[in-house]
Amino acid sequence: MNKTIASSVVGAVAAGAGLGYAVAAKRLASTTATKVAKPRLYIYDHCPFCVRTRMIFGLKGIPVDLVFLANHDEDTPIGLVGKKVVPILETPEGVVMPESMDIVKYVDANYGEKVILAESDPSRTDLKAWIKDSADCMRNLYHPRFHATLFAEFAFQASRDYYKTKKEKTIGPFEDAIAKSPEYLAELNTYLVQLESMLKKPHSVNETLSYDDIDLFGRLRGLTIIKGIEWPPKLQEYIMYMSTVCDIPLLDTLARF
Ligand SMILES: N[C@@H](CCC(=O)N[C@@H](CS)C(=O)NCC(=O)O)C(=O)O
Repeated sequence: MNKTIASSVVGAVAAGAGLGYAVAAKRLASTTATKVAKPRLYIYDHCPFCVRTRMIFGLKGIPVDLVFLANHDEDTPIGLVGKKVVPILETPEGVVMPESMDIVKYVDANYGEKVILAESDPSRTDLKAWIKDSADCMRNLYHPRFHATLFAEFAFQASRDYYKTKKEKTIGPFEDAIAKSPEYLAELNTYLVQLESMLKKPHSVNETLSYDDIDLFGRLRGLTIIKGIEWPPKLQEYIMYMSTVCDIPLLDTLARF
C-alpha cells in the first residue's frame, strides 16, 4: 500500500465519527502500542511542529502512516502520552513519544542508513531573532486561515469551534485579525525579504541540512495558506525544494484570503 492510501485509511479510522468517537479513540490508544506495522505519526495537517516530524520521514524516504486527529479529540493524545498534544510518534518497536524535535532526532538516529541532520547552529542568532520577531505577525495571519480551511483535523464543527476558542485566547477575535490582514501581510512580506538574505545555501539555511531547516520549513509551509504573500525568489526556491524532498505539499492551492 503506498503512503497516500495508507494515510487516508488510517486517517479515516482515527478520525472516527460522531458519538462513538471517544470510545473508538480509547480502544485505539490502548491496543496499538505494540501493534503498528510501521511508524505512525499522529498529527494535524496545519501544525508547524507536525511538519517537522513529517520532514525527517520524507527526507530519509522512510514509509510512515499519518493519522490526522480531530482537533478536539483529547482522549487519543492523552491516552498515548498523557497530554493533549501533537505530534506523537508510535513505532513498531513500541516507542510512543511526543515533542517534535525529539521525534526528528529519534527517527534520524534509528531509521535509514545514516544520520542526515547536522545540529542546529548556535551562532545563528539572526535566525533565532527573526523567528521570535516574526511570530506574532504570522500567528495573526495563519490562525484564522487554518481555521477556515477544511483540513482533516477540522472535519467536525466541534473541531473548528475548539480551535477558534483556543487560538482567540492568544490573538483575540479572528474577525479582527482578518480585518487587519493588509497590515500584517505588509509586515510579513518585509520579514520574508530579511529571511531570504539569511539563507546560506539555496537548499539549506546553514551550510548543510540541519535542525534549523527542520524548524524553518515547519514555519514557512504554514504561511503558504496566506493569499497575496510575496515570496522572494530564493525563499520560494527553498520552500519548493523542501516541499518536494520532504513530500509535504505546500498549501498555496488552498489559500483563499
Ligand atoms: N513542544 C511541542 C509543541 C507541540 C504543539 O504545541 N502542538 C500543538 C499543535 S500545533 C498542540 O498540540 N496544541 C494543543 C492543541 O491543539 O490543543 C513540540 O515541539 O512538539
